[in-house]
Amino acid sequence: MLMDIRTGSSTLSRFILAEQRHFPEATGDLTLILEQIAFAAKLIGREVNKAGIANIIGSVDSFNIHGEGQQKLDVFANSRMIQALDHLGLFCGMASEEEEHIIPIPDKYPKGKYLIVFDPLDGSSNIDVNVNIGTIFGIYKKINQHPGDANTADFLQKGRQLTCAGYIVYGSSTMFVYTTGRGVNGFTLDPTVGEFILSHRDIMLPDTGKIYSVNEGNFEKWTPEMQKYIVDLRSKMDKAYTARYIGSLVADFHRNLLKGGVFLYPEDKKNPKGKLRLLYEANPLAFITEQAGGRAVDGFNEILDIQPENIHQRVPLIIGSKNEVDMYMKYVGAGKNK
Ligand code: P6P
Repeated sequence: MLMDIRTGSSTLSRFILAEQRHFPEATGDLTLILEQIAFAAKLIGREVNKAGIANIIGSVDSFNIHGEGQQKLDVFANSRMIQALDHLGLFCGMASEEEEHIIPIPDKYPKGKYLIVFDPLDGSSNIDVNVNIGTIFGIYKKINQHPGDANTADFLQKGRQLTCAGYIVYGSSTMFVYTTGRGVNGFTLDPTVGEFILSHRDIMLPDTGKIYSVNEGNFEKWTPEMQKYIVDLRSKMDKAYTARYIGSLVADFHRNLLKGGVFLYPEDKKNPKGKLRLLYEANPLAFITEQAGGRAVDGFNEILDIQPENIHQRVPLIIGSKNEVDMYMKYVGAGKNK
């Protein structure tokens, strides 16, 4: 029991150090990594907050691997995450949504046992309309502690192998939410002192929620089972579900994590494998969700049990309160068994 940790006054650093005492074998490496990610988040949050003024809205004339126009802030966030971590001597490789290939650690820096996958700025198409966006990350240890650089197999570990997962949401406030497998905790940035302060201790997802988050503009492209799930959800008079969809994964996920509910981005005729990425979107959020008592599936498998095949693969994602995800599996998972 972290007796000396108090919501509202404990900084992220103090909390991580207190947590570290529960792991006798801990070396402080993860503490340093999380503090560096938090530092990068402060820099990214500062640029996000002044984007409208500093004329860094809009896109650069470059495209990421997915053919999506890169926003200036995408590129900025990507470089800040890399620069915050690559010199620590704790990583042997990185993978980012913004980079086609695995990012090696420069030879001038020592290599470590960790590798990180991240989406440096998810939802960036929302930047110029001032909608909340976020950074998502997941940290693994390399397999069998082989020497040198991480290899592809290290990056294609199942989500259940994650050592740590988290996200930062840049909104009315900047929040840092993470788990190392001992529950989920949230920290809110106090900009007057530049510290993340513990604000949401031991976040638990309600078993059932009243919110469903999905882009209903895709209704005609969904499978019949998905269409029936949403129609039935809407008509459940005993529950009176409400629809909330921001179109920014971290923002939709964060609201549902705190209030309960289900987020869905299933496969459809336009995205037959779903739209969201397994490695650096679905897996970290699924790890957090299971730690908070929820469930995350692709309609057939638990997200964390999916064997990745490439670092940018897409996956259908249904994630949130257990009751609503279980219900989805009855509608759709069973359908796939037919
Ligand atoms: P749609 C943002 O572009 C994003 O990658 C996620 O943040 C978000 O959940 C999803 O796409 C929204 O996609 O097709 O509903 O606009």
